[in-house]
Amino acid sequence: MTEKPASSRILLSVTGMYPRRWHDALSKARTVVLEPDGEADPTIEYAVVWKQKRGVLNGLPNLKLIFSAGAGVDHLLADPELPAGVPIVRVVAENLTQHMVEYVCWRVFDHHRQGMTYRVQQVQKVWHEPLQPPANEVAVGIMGLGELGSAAAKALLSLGFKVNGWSRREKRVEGVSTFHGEAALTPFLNATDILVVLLPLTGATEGIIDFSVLDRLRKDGPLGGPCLINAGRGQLQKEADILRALDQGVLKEASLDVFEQEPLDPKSPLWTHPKVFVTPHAAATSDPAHLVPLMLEQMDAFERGEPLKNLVDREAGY
Ligand code: NDP
Ligand code: OXD
Repeated sequence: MTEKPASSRILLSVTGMYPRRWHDALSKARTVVLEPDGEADPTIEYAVVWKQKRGVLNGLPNLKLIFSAGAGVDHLLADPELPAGVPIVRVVAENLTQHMVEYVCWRVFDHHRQGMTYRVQQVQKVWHEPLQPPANEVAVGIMGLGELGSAAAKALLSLGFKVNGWSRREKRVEGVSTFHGEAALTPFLNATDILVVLLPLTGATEGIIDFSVLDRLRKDGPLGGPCLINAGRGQLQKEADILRALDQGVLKEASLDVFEQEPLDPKSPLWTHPKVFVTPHAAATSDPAHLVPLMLEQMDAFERGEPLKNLVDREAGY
């Protein structure tokens, strides 16, 4: 990797994701600034962003590429002043995928092996063994069969679960029963005991996890009721509907990593609900030590005129 002159600079606009660590990693190879020198700074060629300051990317005449510091790009596309026509590269990385696969398998196993029941029993000193169906009787349905969803599906298959997957376009993943599009949503849900949400947040997916979706999950499955795991985005879910579904027994349990508002309000009933497991948007955190070398490789490749990888389709919103 060649060191670049100060005339080609990276704008780093990262909030809530350890900006210092991104700065340290990027500035080993390139010149990094936290603010442009004026609105039309001609030296900025690349930007690395997470929930960037609104409008910060606008009017930079030589901006060539925008990198999202995460896999999701809803934070980036939400900027009304995002410059049109500049390609956006998102994170696809073994390290991040591995973390998500670990999170999904952990939460699936906890619901499958009745971790919530055992934790209550332990507090009450109850010695009782609930019925335990084998994994091959339990169907995990993954909404969003992309980089993360497909990797989670493969891991769950190898652990013995039945796996269903739902995507926007037709997709084949060996061993997975695949469904796509609006028309196939009901059959996908009807065949699912543990729903794993790994969708991006777009105009088409916002609020998709509502009461009606939860009510279509398999009711007479081997776990005594369906479970929800959401590690996609908080705005995919309607939290009032999740609480209603839990309280009415439509949903047995939920593991939520993402929330309509983050951080989760201390007053939210989700914090203390006995059937909800909360993590603070930590399923698969971007690690600059792993991700910056991939970004630098893409910058070098781009400068050699090679095609970019992991480009965002702005129209689809992911
Ligand atoms: P991908 O873009 O690789 O996959 C997205 C999947 O969702 C694709 O299968 C896509 O379908 C499907 N999809 C998109 N829109 C629709 C729709 N309207 N109906 C049905 N399916 C749809 O994304 P990743 O797998 O890399 O990441 C998924 C999301 O995970 C990110 O967008 C982010 O929000 C979240 N995330 C959360 C993290 C956390 O720590 N909690 C960490 C990292 C990511 P198709 O295959 O047809 O394109
Ligand atoms: C991501 C995230 O999108 O961490 O990468 O949420």
